[in-house]
Amino acid sequence: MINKTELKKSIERILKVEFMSTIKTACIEEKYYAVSKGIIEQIIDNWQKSTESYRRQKQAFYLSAEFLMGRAFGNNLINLGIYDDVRSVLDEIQIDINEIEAAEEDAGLGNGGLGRLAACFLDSCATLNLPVTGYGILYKYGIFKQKFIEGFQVEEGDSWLKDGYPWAVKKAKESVIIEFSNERVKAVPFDIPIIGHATKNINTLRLWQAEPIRAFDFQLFNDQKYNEAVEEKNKAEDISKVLYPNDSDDRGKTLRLKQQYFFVAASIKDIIKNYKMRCYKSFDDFNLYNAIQLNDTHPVVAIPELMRILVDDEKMEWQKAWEITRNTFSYTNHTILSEALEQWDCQLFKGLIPRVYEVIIKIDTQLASELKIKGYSDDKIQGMRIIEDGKIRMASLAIYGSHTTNGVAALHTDILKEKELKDWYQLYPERFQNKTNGITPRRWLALCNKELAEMITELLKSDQWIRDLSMLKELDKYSEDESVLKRFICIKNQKKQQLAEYIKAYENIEINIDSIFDIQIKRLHEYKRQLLNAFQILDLYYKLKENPHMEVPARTFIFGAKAAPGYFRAKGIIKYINEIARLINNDKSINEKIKVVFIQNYRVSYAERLFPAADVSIQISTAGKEASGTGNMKFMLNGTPTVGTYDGANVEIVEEAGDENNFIFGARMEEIEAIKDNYNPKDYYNKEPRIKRVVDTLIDGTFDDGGTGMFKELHNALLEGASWHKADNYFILRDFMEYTKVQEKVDEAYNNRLEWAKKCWKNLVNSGKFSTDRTISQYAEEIWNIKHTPILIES
Ligand code: DL6
Repeated sequence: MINKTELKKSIERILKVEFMSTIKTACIEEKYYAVSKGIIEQIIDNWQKSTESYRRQKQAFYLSAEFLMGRAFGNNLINLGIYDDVRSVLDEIQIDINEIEAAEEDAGLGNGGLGRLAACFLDSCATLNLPVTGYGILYKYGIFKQKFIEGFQVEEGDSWLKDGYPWAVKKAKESVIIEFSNERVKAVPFDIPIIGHATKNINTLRLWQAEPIRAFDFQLFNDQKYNEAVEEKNKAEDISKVLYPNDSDDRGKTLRLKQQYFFVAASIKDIIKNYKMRCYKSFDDFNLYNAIQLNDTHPVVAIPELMRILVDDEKMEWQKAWEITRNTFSYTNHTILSEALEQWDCQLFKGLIPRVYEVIIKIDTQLASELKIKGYSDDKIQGMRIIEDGKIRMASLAIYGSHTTNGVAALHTDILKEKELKDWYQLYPERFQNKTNGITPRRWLALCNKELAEMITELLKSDQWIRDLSMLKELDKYSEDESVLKRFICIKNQKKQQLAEYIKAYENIEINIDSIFDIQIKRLHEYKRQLLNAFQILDLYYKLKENPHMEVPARTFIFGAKAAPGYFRAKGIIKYINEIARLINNDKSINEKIKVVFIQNYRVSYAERLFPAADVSIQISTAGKEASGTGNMKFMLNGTPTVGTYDGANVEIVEEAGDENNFIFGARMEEIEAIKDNYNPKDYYNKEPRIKRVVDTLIDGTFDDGGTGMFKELHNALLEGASWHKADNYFILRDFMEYTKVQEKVDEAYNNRLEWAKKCWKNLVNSGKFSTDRTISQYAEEIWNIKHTPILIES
C-alpha cells in the first residue's frame, strides 16, 4: 500500500527543489527521477528497520564485481504491489507510467550471466527475508552501448549516471580508506534498496565509488599547474570508472586488480566495522555471524585480506585466523574456460598490495606443506599450488581458503569434480556442492509478461506462485485444455506483436508476427556457437533458393549479443551474421519465408521484451562448455521450448519438462571427449556439400568484411586452427547436420499449433525448479546457515 496523497506531494516537491520544475514543465527524465525518489521516501522506514533487524543475526554478504541490475522502477513497483496505485497517481497528474519506465537507463553493471545471476539472487534474498547484503562497484560507465555501422559492432561509453540515479543513497559518512603501495583512495558507499516481493523487508546492495582523499591541490592550481592539480582525483576516480569488459585481452590488468582489491577491501572493512557494532564479543565468533560468498574468482583477494586484518590488526594467531577465514568464505565457480580462470602476475600483485602478497605466499607455503604431509607427489603439489610459474591462481586460493566450492548446474559441478578440479575434489570431497542457477520469476514473468502472469493467477486463483514457483505444476491439468491453450497462444501472439513494434521502432525492420520467432540472445562467444546458427540459416536460405515452394513455416531469426571490444573473432561473427541478414532480407524471392534480425545493444530491458515473445529458444553451446546458462530458464518460464545441446542447465530443463517437449541434438560431452584428439573438421567439410557451401561463403566473395580479414580468419579457425587452438575447436561442423535436422523437426511440430502450444505449456508448468528462490534457499541452508528474518512492523 502506498499513501497516494503523500506520493503526489513528494513528486511535486522533488521536482521543485531538485529541478526548479513543475509537473507541467519537467522533462521525462526529471519526472522519472522525482517519482522514483518519491517511492524511496515511502519505503525508507522499512529499509532502516530491515537493516536494524539483521544486526542481531548471522548475515551473508555477496561479493561480486558485477551486478547486472537493469531497470529498477517497474520491478520495484511490482514487488511492492503498488504498480496499479502508482499508475493511478500518475494518471491523475497526467504522467504516463510507460514513459517513466522507458526513461530509466539500464544499470548495466555486469557483462552477462554472472552479473545477472547476482541481481536475481538479491531479489530472492529480499523476497525470502534473508539477511543478505550485496557488495560491488558503482561503475561510472557500465557495459558499453553497442550499435552497428555497416554491420560492424561499434562501442560507445555507457554514461548511465549522467542524470543521477535516484535509487542510490550516498552514505559519505561510512566511507573507508583503501591503501595501495603508492596510493590511498577513499571508497564511498552508495546504497541501493533491494525490494523483495510482497514483504516489508528491504535489503541493501552497497556499491563503492572511488574518490580521492584530497580532490584538489590548491597550491598546484595556484602555480597554474592545472592538470597536476587534479591528477590525484583523476587517478582515484579511474578505479571505479568503467566495468571491465570480460573475455578481452590483457590490457588494463593493473586497473582491474585495483578494482578488485578496492571493492573487496572496502567491503571487508565495512563488514568488520558493522560486526564490531552489532554482536561482537571476540573475533573467535566471526564466522558464526558472517558468511561471505565469493562470486567467481574476482573477489577472492578477500581471503588474504581478511587474514591480513586478523593477523596484523587484530593480533590473532595465524592458525586461528586461518580457521576463521576458511569458515567464513565460500566460493562459486562459474566457468571452466581457461581464459576466464583468473591468474595474477606475482610482480604486479606484489607491486600493488605487497602485504597481501606476503600473506598469499604464506598461505601457499602452508598448502604445500599440508599436501606434502599427506604424501602428495611433487608434481601433484605443483598442480595445486596457489603460486606457480610466477602467477597466483585465484581458483586454488578460493578453494583452499573457503569451506565450500560450488558449481552452477549439475553437469558443471560434475565436470569440476571429475575433471577441472579433480585433485581438489579428491582432497576435500566434503567441500564440493552443486547449486543449480535460477532466475527471479518477478522480473522474468510477473514484470515482463504481465499478460501471462495474469492468466496464471486467474487459473490458480492466487498470485502466490510469484513467491512459490513450484505451484506452476498445478497447471499441468490444463495441458490438454483447448481453451486454455488457445488463450496461451493468443498471449504469445500479443507479446510477438509488441516485440515487432519495438523492433520496428528501434531497428527499423519489419517482422512477420506469424513467423516462428527463433531467438538466440547471449554474449557473443565462440563456444556459444552463434556461428553454427548462422550457417544453419544460410543453409536454409540456399535450400529455399533451390526450391522456392518448399513448405516450411516462416521464421524470423533474431540475435542479440555484445562481443567484448578486444575479441576480434566474436566481432567477425557479428559482421558475418549482419551480412547474412543483408543478403536474406533483401532477397525478395524468399523474403516471406525467412528474415534475420540482429538487434543492437542487447541488454536487460531489451531482454524483457525478447523472452516473452520467443517461439524457440536457441541454446547450442558445445557440450561441456556452458556452465549453466540462465537465458535458457527465462525462455522456459515464458513457455518456450529449447532447441539445444545437452549442456549446462539445458540438461535439467529437459529433465523437468520432458525430452518430447524440447529439441536436443548434437554431440554430448562424452562424445566430444572421445573424438577431440582426432577430430578433423575437414572430414565433415569434404563429405557434406552443404557444409562446404556455407563455410566457403567466408572466403568466396559472397560476403564482404570490408577488407578486415575477419571472415578469412574465421574460415582458417574452422579448418586449419591457429597457434593456440585446433581447427574448429567448438565442433561446429560435427554438429551442423544434426542442427539442421532438429530445426526441421521444429518446423514439423510447429505446424500443429495446438500440439506446439502444449509443448510450450509443459515447459512453463515445469519451470518451478529454476526460480532463484529455490537456489537461494539452498545457499542459505546448505552454505551460509542463515535464517529468514521478516521484520516486524507495528501497525
Ligand atoms: O552462473 C552464471 C553464469 C552461467 O549461467 C554461464 O553459463 C557462465 O558462462 C557464466 N560465467 C561467467 C564467467 N565469467 N567470468 N569470468 O560469466 O556464469
